Amino acid sequence: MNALADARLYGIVDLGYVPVGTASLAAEKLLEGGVDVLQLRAKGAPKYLVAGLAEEIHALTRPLGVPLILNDYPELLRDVPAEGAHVGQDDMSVAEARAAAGRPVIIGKSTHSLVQARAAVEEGADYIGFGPLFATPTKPGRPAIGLDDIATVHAEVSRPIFCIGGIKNENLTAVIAAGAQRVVIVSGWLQAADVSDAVRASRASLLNF
Ligand code: TZP
Ligand code: MG
Repeated sequence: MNALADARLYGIVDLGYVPVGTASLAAEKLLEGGVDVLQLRAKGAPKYLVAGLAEEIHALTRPLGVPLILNDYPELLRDVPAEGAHVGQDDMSVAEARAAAGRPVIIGKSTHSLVQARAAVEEGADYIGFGPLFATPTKPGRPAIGLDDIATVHAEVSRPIFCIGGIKNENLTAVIAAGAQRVVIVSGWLQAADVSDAVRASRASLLNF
């Protein structure tokens, strides 16, 4: 399968929610629930720690064919067996990230508006994140963009679009009704009583809409 084009659910092992010691367990639960892409987000962590965790988690994602994406640190892709890196608006460009990786990898980019979404495609991003749809403590200080532009971004942008930000199973139907085809859910899954069940419920909503 084309891992990105066919992907619907994008999970993140975010060290803001998951203690380092249980990062692999969180990855296992997200994968068991059926995420199609997995990101390791370790804001401000030392590179050796990110590299070590990525190696551990990649041992879980690889047999499933699930791409592992590093948040930032594309240069680690020279040594670490992950499939890509994700950059934000304030990070290096897509081209710089590709150069830092030094081998063919997936590069994704965060976008917060239609203008940024179009620009990210021009820049050569393999996929984009689009949001935050709702205000979220996972990305403090970043204003919500709402649901109004979801249909337009899907009409205009010819790369996989992952809607993100404050999405929970409770509001997922509204997000899908607005045109979302793929979602990233961080706290809504990681803080669920049963992480795998929460992921499965999201898939059911997306597929049954
Ligand atoms: N980028 C835009 S919103 C966001 C990121 C990383 C956080 C999404 O996390 P949550 O907990 O699903 O709102
Ligand atoms: Mg970043």
